[in-house]
Amino acid sequence: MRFMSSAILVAFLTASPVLAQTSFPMVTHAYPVALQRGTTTEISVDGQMNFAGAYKALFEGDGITAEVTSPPPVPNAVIKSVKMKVTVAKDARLSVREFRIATSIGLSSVGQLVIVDDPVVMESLNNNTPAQAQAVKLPCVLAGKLEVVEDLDYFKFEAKEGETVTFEMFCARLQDKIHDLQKHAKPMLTLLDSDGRELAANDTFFFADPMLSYKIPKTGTYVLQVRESTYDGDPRWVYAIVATNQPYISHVFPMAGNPGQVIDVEPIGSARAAQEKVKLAIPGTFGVQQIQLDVGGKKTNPATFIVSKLTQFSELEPNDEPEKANRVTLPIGINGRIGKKRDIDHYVFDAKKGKPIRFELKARRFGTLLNSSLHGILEIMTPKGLVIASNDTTHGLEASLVFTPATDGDLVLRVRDLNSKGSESAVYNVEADWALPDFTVRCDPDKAMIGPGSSTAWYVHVVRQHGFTGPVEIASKGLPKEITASALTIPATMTQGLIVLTAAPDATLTAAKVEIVGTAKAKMPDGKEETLVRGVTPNQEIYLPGGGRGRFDVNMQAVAVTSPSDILKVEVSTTNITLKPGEEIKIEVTLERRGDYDKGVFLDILLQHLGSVMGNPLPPGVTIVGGKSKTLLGNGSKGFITIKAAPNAEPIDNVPISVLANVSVNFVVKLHYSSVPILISIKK
Ligand SMILES: [Ca+2]
Ligand SMILES: [Ca+2]
Ligand SMILES: [Ca+2]
Repeated sequence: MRFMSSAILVAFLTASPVLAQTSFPMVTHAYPVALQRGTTTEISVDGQMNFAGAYKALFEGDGITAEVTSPPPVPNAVIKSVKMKVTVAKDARLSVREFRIATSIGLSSVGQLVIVDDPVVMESLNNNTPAQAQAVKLPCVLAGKLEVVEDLDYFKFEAKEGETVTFEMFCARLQDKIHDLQKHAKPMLTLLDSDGRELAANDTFFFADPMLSYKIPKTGTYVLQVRESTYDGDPRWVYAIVATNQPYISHVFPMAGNPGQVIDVEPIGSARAAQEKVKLAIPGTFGVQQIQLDVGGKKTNPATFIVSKLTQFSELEPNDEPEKANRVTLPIGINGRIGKKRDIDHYVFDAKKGKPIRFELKARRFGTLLNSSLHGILEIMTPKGLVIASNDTTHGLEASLVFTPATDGDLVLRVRDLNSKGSESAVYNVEADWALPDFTVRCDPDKAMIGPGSSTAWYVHVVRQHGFTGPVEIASKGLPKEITASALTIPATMTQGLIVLTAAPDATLTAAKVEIVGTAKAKMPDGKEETLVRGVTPNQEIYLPGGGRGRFDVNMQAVAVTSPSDILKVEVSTTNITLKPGEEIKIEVTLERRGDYDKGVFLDILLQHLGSVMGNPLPPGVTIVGGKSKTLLGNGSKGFITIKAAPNAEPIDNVPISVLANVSVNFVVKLHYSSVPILISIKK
């Protein structure tokens, strides 16, 4: 029996490529980056580290499948590019979508693709001067790269007098979730006539991405120039330009409504020339959605719309002075627009002494579909115009505040632009609701790569809001049968906790999207208990200049079973610890390394990088005793960690922690192998 299992192990090891170190592929770009619905396209995905053994791709949402064609494996070869044939269903959701590539040794960081309706045209090799402009027919989507310094891409098209052409570029937006892209593009679009005269130009509309619309004065040939604003270039800077003579919308007003309702919205963009108001049947799913309008029998491109539970109100101008404030009744969703320079919007409401109100602006949030032109600020004022609270930065540039009125009576909400700018696309929605007990949850990191029989860990962080103080139960949905996750309830006295993910000893290669959900019971102000269920936001680690570990919200949490990893097992001397206040205990650790792996390993209980702690599952009052721990193992396999409960540590039951064996992939990135959970209790 013993002989048999060793023989199987040897066979397994020799069948997979022997690498000095396990890592994961880091996607930098996909090309072409736009895919038309209802088609199958071969694209190449490139990046850093090793894509060897790529066998599967995972996509955010439904309607996209792929066949990954990896080059035949060569021992010790490092593959930095793979091809995949991607099929997008006819009814797939139009939007930017995340994807990951699964390989035999890892699961990639997030890349992004743009799903579009019109045919995709790839840039030709030689399109660098107006004379060499590539002829294209609108509508289409131009897929190219700003690949070298001073790269200029020219496209020419025929246009008729009176029609409006629109170009929306996706480039900078596709780079925000890239794990490591030292410099980012600031792209720019310029429209020229056939004599080379500049007609229109734009370099920032959707964050750093340009959009321009132009009404054609005379039938003829026109030229679009695409470049980086500073004439910089990089082979990883891919772009997709929606180039259309069809009705186009950048936004709609109002930008929020209730599910199932049919409302009138104003198309913002060239579509409005055809129709000033359009009926919109609001989708049934809550949250930030993409909608298309039917304008003059034609479907527009997608734009952002919020499906909300709150009753909605749309501003009535003039409302520029507190005396002319629009009266609203809480709770309410307020739709407005800072329609021109120095426009200010006021709303008056009846406040109740001591009853906290949550004001949250939804307009423009980096890395999300909220892409209004407004840089908003929220202010709470007395009816006479005295500002008593304000905020402009809770979510990056997005304002949100909770205000508890000191007296009964009227108060005024003011919305304006930070720089007094305004435009028809500076639309916003303000949620003005009672601040009810609630929470948000995030998970760091966003993916798990586990060899057969091995384990890794995720750190889940909860932020309790508006008086919620209870425990939060965390559950994982969609795990493949080969992977199990340990149970976690984050106790009321803690803000984070640990999930250990373990692959079955006989697990074979697999990869899957998973969803983590937090559930809690909260007592509402009316005394009733309500069950709150909140999705967990995955945090992808991002390189920061100087080697720091940043985090960026992504949409796809994922797991994979890989070939045997560098560290097969992290064995610990105990899985159940009970400490009295003031007591300490030593946890002995033994690593089982893969036969060929002899590189440095260090132990930890915390998730930390360069001195900043990003995950700490230890109960309050419990700390690591550095002087009584051996964590730097070099190429050894034995160490220990001593933990101690403070003399005033409060009693707590069964808090899961684990010992991590960390292996550096490069200066910033570490892979974390975990022991099984160790349950810590403190008893007086
Ligand atoms: Ca180019
Ligand atoms: Ca206004
Ligand atoms: Ca106004």
